[in-house]
Amino acid sequence: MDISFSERLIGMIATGTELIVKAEESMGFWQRISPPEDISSTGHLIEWLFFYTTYVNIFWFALVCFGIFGFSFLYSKKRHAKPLYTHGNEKKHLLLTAAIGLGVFLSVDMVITKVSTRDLKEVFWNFPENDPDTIKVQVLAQQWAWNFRHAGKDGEFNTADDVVELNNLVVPVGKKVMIQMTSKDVIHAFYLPNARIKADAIPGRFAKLWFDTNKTGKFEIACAEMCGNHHYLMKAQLTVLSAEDYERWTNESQERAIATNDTENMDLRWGWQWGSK
Ligand SMILES: [Cu+2]
Repeated sequence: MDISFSERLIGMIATGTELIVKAEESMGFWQRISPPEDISSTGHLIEWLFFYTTYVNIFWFALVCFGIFGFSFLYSKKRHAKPLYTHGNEKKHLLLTAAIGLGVFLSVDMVITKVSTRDLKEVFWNFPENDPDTIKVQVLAQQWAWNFRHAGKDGEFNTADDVVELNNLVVPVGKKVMIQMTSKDVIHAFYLPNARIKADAIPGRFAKLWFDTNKTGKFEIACAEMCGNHHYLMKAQLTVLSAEDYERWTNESQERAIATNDTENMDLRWGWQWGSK
């Protein structure tokens, strides 16, 4: 039976709404409007910027409201029957306007530019690539799934012992994780809400990011770029294991990989040499 485009669209909207309703039912009100739990050592930096911008903007917005409503009250017909017409181009008006403009620029734009540049330089773009303790993972995004590749015991990517997982990124707690990433088809965005980190996966290009975790458990990975009609389903899981569990998982998946990896199948050899591109 042929399904028309509009029927398919309605079906998709219904499924999407159902997913949102289900997620919301299991949460309390505050949980729903709060940011997801931060399980990284760097997430607070993003959060600081977010809340700083929000609060400073609330301050300026309140000041403007106070001005509008305050002056409307003070200069209402009852208190000032005779209106005063002004073009606001006297020196004192211009100075006041410039001072407010400069206040907004310095307190919002300059602060967030300075702080985010510092954070990028010192933290987010300070990749722990040469740290031997870092867990390296290659990521291939595609419509509509996430492929993850661990190098396996030999430390080399694209070899027979690579551990390849679909929609499940397994990492040990407390370790830094370094991601190299590209896309097979269109632009996607790898998004870890619980680590407050996100980067675009672009075909023909390699992107990188790093994060760490301080809590074991299962967390969400989402695609944060509108990448086609099943974008909303492009979801994966971040599984954070204790050191022992990770060791066990590595050994088990390693054996499975060696037994099942078909190195002749070029489709499965999407990995690349670390840092080669
Ligand atoms: Cu996507």
